[in-house]
Amino acid sequence: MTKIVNSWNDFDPLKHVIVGKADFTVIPDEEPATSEKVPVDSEMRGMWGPRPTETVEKANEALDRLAKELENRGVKVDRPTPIQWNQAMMTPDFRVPSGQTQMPPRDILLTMGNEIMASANSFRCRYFEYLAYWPLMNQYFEEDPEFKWSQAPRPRLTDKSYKHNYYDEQITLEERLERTANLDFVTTEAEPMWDAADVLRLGKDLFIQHGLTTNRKAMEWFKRYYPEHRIHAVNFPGDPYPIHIDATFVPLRPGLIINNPERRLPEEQRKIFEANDWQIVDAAPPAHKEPPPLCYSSVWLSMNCLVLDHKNVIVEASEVHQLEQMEKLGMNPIPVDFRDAYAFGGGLHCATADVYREGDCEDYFS
Ligand code: DAV
Repeated sequence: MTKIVNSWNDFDPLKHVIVGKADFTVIPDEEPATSEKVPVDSEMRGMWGPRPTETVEKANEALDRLAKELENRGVKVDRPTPIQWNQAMMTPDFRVPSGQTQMPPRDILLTMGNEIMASANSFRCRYFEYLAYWPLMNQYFEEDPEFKWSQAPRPRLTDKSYKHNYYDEQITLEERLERTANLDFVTTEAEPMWDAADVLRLGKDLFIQHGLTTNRKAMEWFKRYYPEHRIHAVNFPGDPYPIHIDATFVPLRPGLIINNPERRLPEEQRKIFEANDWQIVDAAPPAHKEPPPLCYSSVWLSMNCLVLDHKNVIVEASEVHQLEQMEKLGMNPIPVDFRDAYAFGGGLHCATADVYREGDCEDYFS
């Protein structure tokens, strides 16, 4: 019997990882939680249905390229089992015309030591996404006697979980920013809701972004579920669409973190890093002015890199400024052509979920 699952952060030596798959990905219909994060001028407004086949194929080629690069470097790669998302889905509380994808595993799976937990996502279309990972979870469960296979309390996602007409008017960017600053998001506090990609793991400390996909009650739930950890709620008032922390605040190795210069990390949140001699460096500007077509994410996927160990980091091949900055920071950047996968839910970090990194749960902020 072997130990298969272990990971406490995003930078210790990576040995085993899950890389998502783009098959059957659907652009979901609008629902209370999703319309809010599609910019008003996006060509995705008001459209839904299966993504064009050739884009799915290209995304899968990008994901396969990443998998191959990882395998060539001795990292074991597992893949989810795709599900036909182009079908209606229902629970006793809601019905949606389709699911979404199994592309960004980072949104769904949170690895905490020997535990992998499926999250409590706020989008109804993502309610069943965890099922694509269940065959892998079952396999780890059979092979690793210490593996803790778990699932956060499933939110009901009734109408009480959302503020209705939250974005009914075409609100301006300034108003969006004001709402971020005031911690006023589309989700209510009816029940804990969180995406795993809002959780930044640094050993004993979890920095969790409060935004469109994770609420305050989730922070309270984390405090009670992980009493040995320190839970920090973070918020970036410069982000008009705060969803997921991994294009905003990205650790590269112990003591070094790159920070999105547009999203205005509050002084208050900076303190704990500076008091513990962490260096917070503004990330290099993205190489692109626009995200690719039909993409939910921002150009800041440039900083959504996958750290392999304290020296090596995979960076998207066209992100010339980010590649260059990595070298200046003493890292060895490994370019992988990955932009074709962006529209399917994110970059290199989003597209993966940790299974095994060497190392223990360290206390970086004592
Ligand atoms: O900045 O657009 C991208 C993260 C997607 N999982 C952003 C966040």
